[in-house]
Amino acid sequence: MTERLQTLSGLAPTAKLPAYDRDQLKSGILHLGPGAFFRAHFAPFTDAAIAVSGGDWGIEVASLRTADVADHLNEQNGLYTMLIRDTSGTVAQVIGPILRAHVATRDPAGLLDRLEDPAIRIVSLTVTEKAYGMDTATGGLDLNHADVAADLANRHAPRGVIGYLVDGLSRRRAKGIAPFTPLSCDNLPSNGAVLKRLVLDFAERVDPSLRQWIEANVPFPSTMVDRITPASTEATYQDAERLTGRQDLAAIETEPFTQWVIEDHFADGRPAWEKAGALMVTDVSAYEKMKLRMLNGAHSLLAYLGYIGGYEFIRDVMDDAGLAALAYRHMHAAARTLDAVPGIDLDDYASELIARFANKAIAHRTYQIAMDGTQKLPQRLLEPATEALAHGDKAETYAIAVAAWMRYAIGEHGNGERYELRDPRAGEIAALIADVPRTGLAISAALFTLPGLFPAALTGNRAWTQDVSDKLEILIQDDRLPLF
Ligand code: CS2
Repeated sequence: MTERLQTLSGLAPTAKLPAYDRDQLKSGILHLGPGAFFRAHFAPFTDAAIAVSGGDWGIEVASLRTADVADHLNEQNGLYTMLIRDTSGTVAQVIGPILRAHVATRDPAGLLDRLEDPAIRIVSLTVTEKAYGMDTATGGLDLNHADVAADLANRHAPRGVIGYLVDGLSRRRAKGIAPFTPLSCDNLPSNGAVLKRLVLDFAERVDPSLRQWIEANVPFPSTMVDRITPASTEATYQDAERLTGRQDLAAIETEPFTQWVIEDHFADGRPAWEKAGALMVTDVSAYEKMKLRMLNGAHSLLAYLGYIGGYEFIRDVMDDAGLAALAYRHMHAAARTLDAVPGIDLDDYASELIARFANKAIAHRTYQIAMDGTQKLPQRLLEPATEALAHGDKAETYAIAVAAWMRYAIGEHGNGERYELRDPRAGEIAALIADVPRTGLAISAALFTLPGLFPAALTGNRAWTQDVSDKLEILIQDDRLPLF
């Protein structure tokens, strides 16, 4: 049996190794949510920054839910392999800055102690949209969110992201320790501002003076993050083993492209991420909108159409010339809702996205992207659609995307086979459409009433809702994907 990846010695020469002395590295960052995306983006950027500029920016990670990744990382002394896949081949790079992993559900007090350690100067997050507990209609705290409700009732024994951050900051304040910088790396527009609002809302409810202290002392930089990262599969683990000579249960795979734009506003320093290629700016919003609307919006469009049309991976959808052309059309429609983005030509950006989606070496499941639609639609599709309509655009590709989501939300393939929606609001969706006839008109009318999801400017636009209903009717009749 092959040895496990645990040290950097004796690895196959095909593996690229961290270019610094890991034994000297001390913790500076606590990261919540060590999923594949974090391991393909934040951790490699930090690895490269430490290699160039040093600094005590080792990362401790904490899983708030499942233990597997944390356990595998601890078994491997924090080491794991990142595979970068392209049609020219696969490169293996061992990533070094993770020092320890915690599992919050196993030892919540231990995680609170880490949040209080003055060495931890940044608490970063990749926890997915649904973990924030945001009410999409108001942008404030969703008091019905399970973690938010539990943490408000029991604020010193948190289980959710906002509860942990607020309790950590509160402990620091009580002990006179400088605050850490919370750093959101999730696909939300103005993710730092969103996080700030939720943290302040929560703090206000538990202790208004804590709210004031946070407001006065804690920066919440926003970031735009980008790297396509399919979930790991057997092929990931096998290739990691082949290229490093070690078994690696925390291996991940990703594309060559990577981008990070960060607002340079930190309470107590940061790694030299700019040396690793990150762009440090004063305002990230133009980049975020571009990425959410052009990349993620088109991704969701392709994921829903592709999944219901029987395509397993985005690269397969891109092989369908009609769907690839539709994606391109949608990217251009999304671009028309954007202000100029410094240093970026939006036509070139769209062409680059098309090439990234088509990368034959990346097996990115349509079903993976289809997940959590209710959490993704607003920023990716519904906000730009609202703006497009207000500017006299017909927002047709948005209507196709929303119809495709609605077709997906029925939870049943054309042959009657059912699938799980994998959406925190799946129960509400199922209840809304349970007794509704399977017509475009009836299903769209029912789903338009899902509380808080669709802005009134969209549901009040008769021509647009009719367009959604017509397109949904076509998709219900025939999921072989007629060319729109
Ligand atoms: C995807 C994103 O799963 C999804 O919803 O659209 O994860 C996408 O791959 C990344 O944002 C790319 O940076």
